[in-house]
Amino acid sequence: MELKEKIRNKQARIGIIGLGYVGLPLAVEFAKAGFEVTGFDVDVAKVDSINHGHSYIGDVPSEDVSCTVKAGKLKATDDMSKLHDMDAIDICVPTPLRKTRDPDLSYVVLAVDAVRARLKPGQLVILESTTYPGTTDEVVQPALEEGGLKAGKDFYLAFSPERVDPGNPTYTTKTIPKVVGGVNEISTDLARDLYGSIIGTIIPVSSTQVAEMVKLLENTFRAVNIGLVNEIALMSHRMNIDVWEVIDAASTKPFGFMPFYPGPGLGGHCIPIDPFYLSWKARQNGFECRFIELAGHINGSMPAFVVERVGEALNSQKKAVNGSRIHIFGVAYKKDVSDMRESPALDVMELLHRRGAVLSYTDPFVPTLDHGDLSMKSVPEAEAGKGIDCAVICTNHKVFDYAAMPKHFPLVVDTRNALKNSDADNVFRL
Ligand code: SAJ
Repeated sequence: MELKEKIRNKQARIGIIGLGYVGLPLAVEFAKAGFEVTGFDVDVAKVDSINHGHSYIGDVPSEDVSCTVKAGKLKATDDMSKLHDMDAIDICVPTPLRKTRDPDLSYVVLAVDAVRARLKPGQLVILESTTYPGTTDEVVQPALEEGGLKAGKDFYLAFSPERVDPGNPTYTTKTIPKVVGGVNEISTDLARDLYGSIIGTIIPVSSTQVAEMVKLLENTFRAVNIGLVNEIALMSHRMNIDVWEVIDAASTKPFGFMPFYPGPGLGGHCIPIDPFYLSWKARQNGFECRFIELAGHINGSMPAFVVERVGEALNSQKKAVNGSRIHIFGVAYKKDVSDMRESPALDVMELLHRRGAVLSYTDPFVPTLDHGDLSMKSVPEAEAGKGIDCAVICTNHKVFDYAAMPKHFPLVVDTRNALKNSDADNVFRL
């Protein structure tokens, strides 16, 4: 039976490689829609967890996993030979940066190699991992064609950027419009049909490169605008202007403006990484991405700026960073998440530690912290305070009792305006 027909009547067997915050929600949505889904992951713990009906991703309720597993619609395996039985395969593996800030496609290459070894005529292969324009055409397609099958003719190949926003209650895998771009029209059509069976809005584009570029524009847009607002914060501090008041007032403009906020730096697994995939590829084409590099420089300078502000705050009470007891509120990369990847709070803590500060922290989402020389446990908020010289709000989790902080601590450095423009004279904002 033609793949198109199999997708239409939900007979297509779907393989998802990479069962993380992108792959698991996708696998569960396809299984809930009635497809037979096999999740592939090298991490046996993830495989076992899913086969036992347990979800390890916050946005995916365990009951969704257990009921689709019980219904025989979802199973997981680390046995890549089963890729041969799939009609459609979605690759959702990480694309980090190397230490040299070059793209690290090693996970993608491993997954593509696993697919190539089992590739058969009629299969649809889709890459979802965020990557530079050209990856699908220049890396994935040649690798898959090594066995002699031709992309777009014997099998189908497309790129579709993941837009999962972990913890976002409004926008989920089902409700976020999905961009798809194939190596040819039939590949685009099949990807559109496949995702169209679980996602309301599908946006077909003319090529895999356009689809790859769409995602990079989306996230570079954020990184550059965060860099801009951080630069505005740096200059506003020099000019003794309250940048938070400026942004709030600018936000009253009903069109043509979108607020971003200064902070301790740029964390997460997307925004600090994706723009450097784009600038790396542009450089290969002889083009220097100055906005991306400048934003990276400014965002990267924010942890040191926070430490400067801590020094100023302590100096206002004739204290030095060296030997002071400094308590950090929030170490995750953004509010109300537990993810620590690229968290700027870690850079702030490292810099303070190097300057002799005695550190402690409270983050209910991060019970223990092991990073470089820093190894400590989160202190319950109610117990934080004894003998602390300065509190620093790095991540503005909703759960904190901000109103109590200016009374509880001799000094508070607020990098997120979490104290909402408090005028207490022991509160210092970016
Ligand atoms: N940040 C600021 N100021 C801002 C916004 C963010 O300093 O105005 C910081 C955050 O604290 C964090 C980093 O930048 O450290 C990234 O924050 P983010 O809000 O961009 O959150 P992410 O990294 O979770 O980005 C994801 C992205 N989603 C996908 O890639 C699918 C992004 O496109 C979303 O727009 C974003 O979530 C979101 O809106 O939550």
